[in-house]
Amino acid sequence: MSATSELNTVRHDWQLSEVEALLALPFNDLLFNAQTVHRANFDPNEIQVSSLLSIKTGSCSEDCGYCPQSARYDSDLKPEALMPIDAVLKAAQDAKDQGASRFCMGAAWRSPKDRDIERVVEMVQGVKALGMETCVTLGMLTDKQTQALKDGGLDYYNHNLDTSEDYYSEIITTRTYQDRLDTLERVRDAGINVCCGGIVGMGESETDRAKLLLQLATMPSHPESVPINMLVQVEGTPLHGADAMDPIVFVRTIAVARILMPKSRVRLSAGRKEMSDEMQALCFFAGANSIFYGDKLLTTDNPMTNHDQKLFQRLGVYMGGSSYA
Ligand code: SAM
Ligand code: DTB
Ligand code: SF4
Repeated sequence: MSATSELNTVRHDWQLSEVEALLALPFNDLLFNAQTVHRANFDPNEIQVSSLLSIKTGSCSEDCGYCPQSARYDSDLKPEALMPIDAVLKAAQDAKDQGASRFCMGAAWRSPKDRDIERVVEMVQGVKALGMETCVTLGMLTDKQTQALKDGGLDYYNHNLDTSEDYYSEIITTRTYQDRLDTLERVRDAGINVCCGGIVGMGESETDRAKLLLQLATMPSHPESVPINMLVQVEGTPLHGADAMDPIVFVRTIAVARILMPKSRVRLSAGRKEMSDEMQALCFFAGANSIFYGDKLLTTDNPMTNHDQKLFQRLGVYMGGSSYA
């Protein structure tokens, strides 16, 4: 890996054997390659920050084994109806004041109703008027709903594939991998930026991680944002008590995402609260250049903003905002 053109090339024809070989490289070689690709495509000291808000919490009909918001599990979570718009805008303004450039609103729905979309569009317009990028994650969408979000000015739609197609039914039985791919295609076809990634640390194999990355990297257009979440284990969910993930394997996953999707924002997403500062620094070196910022993710804790600010200072990185290289 040397010529600049090669480092800038965005390929969509990756093979499983190549992804597996990257994951298995000696750690120093992998990190060197990932950092080289990163530098050819991004300012290595700039990190994009997004803040999350759960606009509708809990009572979800799906059975995702990792999720505290499923109505099927006893996770001690207080369900909350769709938030009023002024409360959402206040949270967005607070996030902006802390330095976030994108505001991501998440709802615990299998799929929204048309009247929900109308309210979400008002939120999107209000947040945009504050001068922030917008992202929503609402579950599966119809064509009409997708178009309404696009017409409302939505910048990004988050819809994760979570794991490999093979492992999917071990984690979720109430929808299929194809359902996810269908919504992702609608979002892409409507001209909304795609935010799509997955969760690691759910007991999946190395091949499952390789297949998830392969699925993302062989999409006709790579997702502009690729969130890599480390499972947040929540008591009461089926995945509580899963074997903890080897941090080195997590860093490898980030590095391979960076190499496969050179121009995408790779987001070091859920699970940072459980990571040391040193592990996060390694993830940034491996090519992660986006985080969720703010004391809460959707329902679980995230590092405090002042801790992140201090970490950024120690690392000499700064908060930026541009989305795609
Ligand atoms: N209900 C919608 C859906 O599932 O697409 C949107 C909200 S859902 C909570 C958004 C994403 O959060 C999921 O796709 C999953 O990747 C992530 N997530 C949920 N619980 C998590 C956990 N315990 N650890 C890590 N990521 C999690
Ligand atoms: C993503 O990939 N991770 C975020 C966001 N997209 C919506 C959600 C993480 C949720 C972690 C568990 C919780 O706080 O409920
Ligand atoms: Fe519902 Fe989304 Fe949680 Fe699955 S991940 S249970 S769809 S809120």
